[in-house]
Amino acid sequence: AKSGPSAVTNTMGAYACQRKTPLEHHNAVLTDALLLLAENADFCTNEGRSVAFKRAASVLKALPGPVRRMEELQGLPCLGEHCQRVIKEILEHGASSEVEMTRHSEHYQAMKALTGIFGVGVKTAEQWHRAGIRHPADLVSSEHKLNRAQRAGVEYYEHLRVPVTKAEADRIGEIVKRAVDAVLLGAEITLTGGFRRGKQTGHDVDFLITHPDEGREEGLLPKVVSWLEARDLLLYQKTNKNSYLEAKEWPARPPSNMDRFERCFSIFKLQRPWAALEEPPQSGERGAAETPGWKAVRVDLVVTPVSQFAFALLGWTGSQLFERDLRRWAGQKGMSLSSHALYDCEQKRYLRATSEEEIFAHLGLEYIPPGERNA
Ligand code: TTP
Ligand code: MN
Ligand code: MN
Ligand code: MN
Repeated sequence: AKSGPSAVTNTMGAYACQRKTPLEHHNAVLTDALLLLAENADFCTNEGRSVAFKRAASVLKALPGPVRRMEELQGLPCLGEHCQRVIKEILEHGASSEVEMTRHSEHYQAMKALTGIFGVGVKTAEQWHRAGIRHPADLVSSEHKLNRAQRAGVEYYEHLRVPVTKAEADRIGEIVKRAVDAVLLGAEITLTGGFRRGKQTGHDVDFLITHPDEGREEGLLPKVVSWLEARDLLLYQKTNKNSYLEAKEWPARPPSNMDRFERCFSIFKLQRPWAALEEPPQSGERGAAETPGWKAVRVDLVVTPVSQFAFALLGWTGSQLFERDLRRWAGQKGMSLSSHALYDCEQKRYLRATSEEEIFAHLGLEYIPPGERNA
């Protein structure tokens, strides 16, 4: 073992699932810069580069204090030459010229606005950008064909831009619980995604739904959706059936990060007298008449058989980089992890688990609680 100031950082694992990454950390100036470059790499469909920037940012999030000098980075994983150049410039001059140039570039700003529309990915945004579209408002008058999701995305753009608060997520949880209770006695809902990791805001609200008796959960979502629609609580929904069949999974299909649960991507219409009480409109700024009595909120509902619940919970809690590295770690151990199951490729058998702790143990990893998966 080495001695000196880098001895501690030298022990940091190269996989995000080997580290504890809290929500609040000490290097936000650096990670914001690196994550902007990652975002821009996504906008240029350069996934490899994007992941490299995200990995570097994630390593800095796991440090016990703020980075002040380049020497402190010695021995840390995932910090390539490019990242180090950016960090060095920020430490010395307070900002990175590459980051500031990117932030102000026309391509970055247009792609950020366009991919910010629900239902629009980088490919579509890039096509529109090449056709001169710069902002969602440009789509309203244009000839460009929008699918149903994108039409909803444009219609509720201003609503969906506003982060969802924890209070709103809890309120939606109560509504979903009521819907689920009404259509299937004994069904259980769990808040996942960023809110389970302790975030106070999010871009959507993610729920897992299951039932203690395997099989009872089948076909639950269409009924939940009908219940919600009958009460005018949904502005948009697209429900997919479960297409997962374990017997056909291995080795026929390669492991994928898209899962095949019964699921519903939706936009809720959240009535908010209670939100208005929290934030009374400023006098003169916005009249009460203009303030809508509701807010559009993105909600993901996912139904899992109870036998897959632990895997679904682990897979839907995130962060996305944490999930990515969990799967990569599993692969390197001769296993295949998805949100449905863990398969041991050498023993040629599934490894069962009823808790996240058991899955970490199967993978030979120290357990990381949700609040420390903010990689
Ligand atoms: P998100 O809701 O996209 O992200 P988040 O909840 O971490 O952050 P935010 O606050 O911005 O909403 O995804 C949550 C997790 O769900 C993420 O770890 C990846 C996982 N997921 C799947 O497993 N399958 C899927 O098809 C999708 C869309 C997400
Ligand atoms: Mn570009
Ligand atoms: Mn989410
Ligand atoms: Mn989601």
